[in-house]
Order: sequence, then C-alpha cells, then structure tokens
Amino acid sequence: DRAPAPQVSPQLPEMSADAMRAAELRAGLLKRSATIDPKFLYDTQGCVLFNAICELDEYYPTRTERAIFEMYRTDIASHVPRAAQWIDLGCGDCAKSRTWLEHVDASRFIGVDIAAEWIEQSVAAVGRRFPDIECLAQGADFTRGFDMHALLGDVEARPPLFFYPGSSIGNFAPDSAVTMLESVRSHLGSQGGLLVCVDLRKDPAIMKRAYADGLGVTAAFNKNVLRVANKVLGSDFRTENFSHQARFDEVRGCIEMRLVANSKQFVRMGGEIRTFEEGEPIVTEHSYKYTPEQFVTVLQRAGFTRHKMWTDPQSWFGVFLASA
Ligand code: AVJ
Repeated sequence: DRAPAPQVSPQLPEMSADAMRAAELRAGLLKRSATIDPKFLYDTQGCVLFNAICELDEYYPTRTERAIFEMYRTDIASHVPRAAQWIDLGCGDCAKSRTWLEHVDASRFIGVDIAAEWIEQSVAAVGRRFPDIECLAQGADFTRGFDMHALLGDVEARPPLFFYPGSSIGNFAPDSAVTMLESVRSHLGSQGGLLVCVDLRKDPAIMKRAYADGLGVTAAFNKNVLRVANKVLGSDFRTENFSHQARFDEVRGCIEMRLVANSKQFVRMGGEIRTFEEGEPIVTEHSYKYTPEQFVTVLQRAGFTRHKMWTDPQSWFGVFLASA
C-alpha cells in the first residue's frame, strides 16, 4: 500500500524557472571546484557558435554522423516501427528530424528542447512541410528526467521512436546516461525504439583537436557561458580574463572543457564575491567517448535487450538503434 502524498505547505514560495536556473548556476560556481552545467552554453549566441563548431574541419562528429545517416538511411528506416511517434530530444531547428520524416512512417512528431522560445517556430515549420504528421513542441529540460507517458498515449498503437543524435548523450557520465536511457525505455511499450548517436573512442589527439580548434570557435563558445552567467546572475565575469582549455581524461574517457583564470579574479555575484586563484578552472562540459562494447553495456544496463549499430569506415562515430 502507498504512503500518503506529502503535504506541500502553501506558504513555500514557488521558484520560477528563471530563479531555479540562477540557483543552479550560482551553486555550481560557489563549489570549491567550480562547475557550470553544459546546458548553460546554449543561449542564442551559444547556439550560433555551436552551429559554427559543427562546420569546422576539426569537429568530425557532425559530418561523420551525417555520412552514416546518408549511407544507411534506408536500412535504419526499415527498423523504425510503423505509425511511429518520432520524438526528437534536443530538436533545435529540427533539421535532422526533417530528413528522417521523409523516410519513416510517422503519425506524430514531438520536438523537445530546452530552448523553448525557438522550437515553437521550428516545429511549426515541420508541420507545414509534413501536413499529415501531427506536430508538437515541448519546451523541457529532459536531462532532469522526464515523464511523457500521458502525452504519448497508447504506445502499442503508435510506438515511440526516440531520436537522440549528435552524441549529446556524451554530456552525461555513464551512470547518469543509464538513468536517462532507462527513462526513455520506460516509454517504449513493446514496439518502440531509441535511435541514439555516440562519439566513439579514438586517437586522443583527434578528439582533443575537435574541442581546441585553430579558429578559436570552441573557445568563444566556451567563454560565452560567462556572458550567460553575467546575464542570469548579474555577475561581472570578464571573458578576456579566462582561457579555454580542453583535455582528454584517459581514466574517465571524456573530454573535459574548462575556463581557467588567467590571473586572480574577484567576481561579484549578487551580494557575494567569488575569488578565483590564477590557474583555477571552471569545468563547463564533459563529453564522454565510448567503445562500441562500452556503449552496449550502457544500453543493457538501461534495460534494452536488442540493438544494432552502424558506423563509418574509421569507426569514429556510432549510430545505435536499441529496443526493449
Ligand atoms: C553537443 C554535447 C555533442 O560534446 O561534442 C562541441 C558539444 N562542446 N564542442 C560535444 C560541444 C564543444 C557537443 N555536444
């Protein structure tokens, strides 16, 4: 039998989404080892810079994923269930999903993204291009766990296909990736699936270069997060006083991106001052890289029993289709 639902006292102030963002950002920066969650990288400016990263010679994931999709499109599409509900996690401009919707039999498209303002428009554009597909926009931070059961409805009649491209799963440490994928799996019913893309382990120099490009686009993308902090917290970080760093952590198997103070910094954050010593880092992103075997283990731990993988000739990037 169930415990009664906890009583929420009515005088507790409701935190707005903005206040929660600010509290999360502030808490990360005040830790002894300062961190900023990577989701704060993606304000309007950050999205523009990220799209520029995707065009860089050094940043191989985007073009490698595209090549695999183009090469194996029909084969992959043949494994997608009929009348599928196509759910794009982190849909952005929906460009990747649009190419798939031409090749699969989808009854519904749901674009989910943390950038709630502009997905309305991009999902509406998908609706105009595919008038027979019901299109829904969901502004949500799905990295915090999610419940789409009610929205998806009868998943046996319309099996969900979760699309999680771009190797964004790499932002989660493996245990958190398992939790997130468990949550996806709980929505699948008997016929649903997950199409997830993963950056694979390779020569560390190649991986590192992808995050330390010659033009400094990734450096600008990283430093932009301090502008975001200044906007959200009213702090006074000076972007020119921090340097971009990216290194491959062999033990954890991830790229770690940081901003390192060039000299001692006194940063005002509301009423308090956060001091950064010369050389002190703020960790802004982890990007985990997996061997195919390691990622299959993650899928199995999340409760998936079947999978298929497609890769490029150099095995730099993996496209996994997994099901219950
Ligand atoms: C969007 C998380 C897949 O980890 O490669 C690119 C973000 N950061 N360059 C990645 C990113 C720096 C990217 N993901």
